[in-house]
Amino acid sequence: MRILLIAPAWRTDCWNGGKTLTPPNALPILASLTPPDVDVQLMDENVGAVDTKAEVDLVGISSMTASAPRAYQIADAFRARGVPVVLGGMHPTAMPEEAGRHADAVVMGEAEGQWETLLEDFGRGQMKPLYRSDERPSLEGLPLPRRDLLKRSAYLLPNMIHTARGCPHACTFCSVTPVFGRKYRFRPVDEVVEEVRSLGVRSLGFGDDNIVASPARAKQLFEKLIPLKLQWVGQGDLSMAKDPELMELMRRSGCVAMFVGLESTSPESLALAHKQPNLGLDLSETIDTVHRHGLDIIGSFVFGLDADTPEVCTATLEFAMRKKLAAAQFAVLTPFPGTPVYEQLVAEDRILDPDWSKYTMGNVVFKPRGMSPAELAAERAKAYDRFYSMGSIARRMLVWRGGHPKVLLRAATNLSYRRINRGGRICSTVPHDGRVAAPRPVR
Ligand code: B12
Ligand code: SF4
Repeated sequence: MRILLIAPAWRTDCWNGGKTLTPPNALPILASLTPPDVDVQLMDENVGAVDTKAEVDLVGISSMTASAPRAYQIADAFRARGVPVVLGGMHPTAMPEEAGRHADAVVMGEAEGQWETLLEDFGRGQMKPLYRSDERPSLEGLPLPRRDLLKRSAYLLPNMIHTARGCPHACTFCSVTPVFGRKYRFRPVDEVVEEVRSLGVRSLGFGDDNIVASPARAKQLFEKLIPLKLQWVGQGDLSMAKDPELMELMRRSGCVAMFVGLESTSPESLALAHKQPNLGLDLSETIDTVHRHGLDIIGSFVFGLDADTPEVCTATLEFAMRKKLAAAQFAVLTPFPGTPVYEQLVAEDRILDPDWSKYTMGNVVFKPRGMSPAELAAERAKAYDRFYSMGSIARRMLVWRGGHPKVLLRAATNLSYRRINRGGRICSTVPHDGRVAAPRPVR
């Protein structure tokens, strides 16, 4: 049997000269869950062409919301040739009926357990149209993702490892809880360390939504990482600042920077977004504490929450510049299906654009409450223009925060964000007028 696993393109011209930031992690996982006698190929359209004429028996496509229209286009092209298609991932999980119109089977939620069953059913000629499990898979004893199938040189950060899934918070705009649940599920620390060792690399990213969610478990992990002499980046919430021992272990295990959902400086906006980890915190003081431990912060902000006005957006931008964050991203609030924000905006008839390919967090697809859509777009553009002006980059670059100065890493990150987002630029989305784009050469 031959299976082709595909990550569809979500925009055509982003990241650095044809590289994309990280690999589509779901595909190597699906490949690892596939019996060894099956021939598996993997195509990431963000870094190379997808050949819709490929001779295969089954196609599996992974889709987020922004890539859903392209996923459907590719699915339709294969199905027109009689090749059955399975759709899974964030978007099909939230919109199974829509996805089902372009697929022979839709898998809702996590693949582990369900993909194996689907393949058995397929082998017997009995694949079902929908696979859905209310039980979340255990993360113990998972096979190593088949990274050997990836074109690793095409990624800026090719080595991404997940150590846990799920999140106990339920921020109104976030797709994580609806897909992975509100309970953290951890992989055994020793299995994570083994996976890190197996990569044989010195720099990597942890893709967990909150690697410091359980400080006790995080400390165990970081202690075991120290001998590996790594440099790593991760994501986490500001609760880490309360625990000096944790921060010290992060630094010693090689943490260079943390991507943190700061979201807004407005307490009203944070409360409306149910951004639990940030409520009641002195953001400025907390950021200083993280910086004092030698860690950079890449701040993630969202503009367009119901309490946001142009003044709130400007204040948030100025805060990010004043705190000399190593980098920041300024997303436009985007109502991803399955999230409370989506339900709210649909109920209030405030969705302006139902075209999923625009759901990149760079477009205004809804009617904001505290400003016009044009003002919101302008605030985002202004934020990127000012934060990534050469003067601002220089001022944030040459900061000494203990340890090594990280100037090169900061420069690369800032120039990349600058290139992608300045000038109110929104990376072009993939055309999805029913045509399947001619394969592009691998760049
Ligand atoms: C790393 C990451 C990225 C990377 C790599 C993305 C990638 N292709 O994997 C980069 C930087 C490129 C990226 C880009 C974007 N991202 Co992103 N990203 C993440 C992050 C932090 C981890 C993704 C990951 O590796 N998860 C682990 C893997 C294993 O999970 P998974 O892909 O969902 O796969 C599991 C199941 O869904 C299922 N499954 C998935 N595909 C398939 C296919 C089949 C056939 C089957 C059977 C099962 C199956 O099985 C897998 C294993 O259980 C997530 C947050 C999160 N917790 O997931 C956000 C997240 C997925 N990203 C998000 C967003 C919004 C974006 C961007 C629009 C943002 C932007 N402007 O940069 C783009 C859009 C990209 C796209 N393809 O459309 C949102 C998605 C919301 C949505 N509904 O679409 C998330 C959830 C963040 C959030 N908190 O809201 N992202
Ligand atoms: S934004 Fe972060 S803290 Fe909030 S629900 Fe999503 S993963 Fe959890």
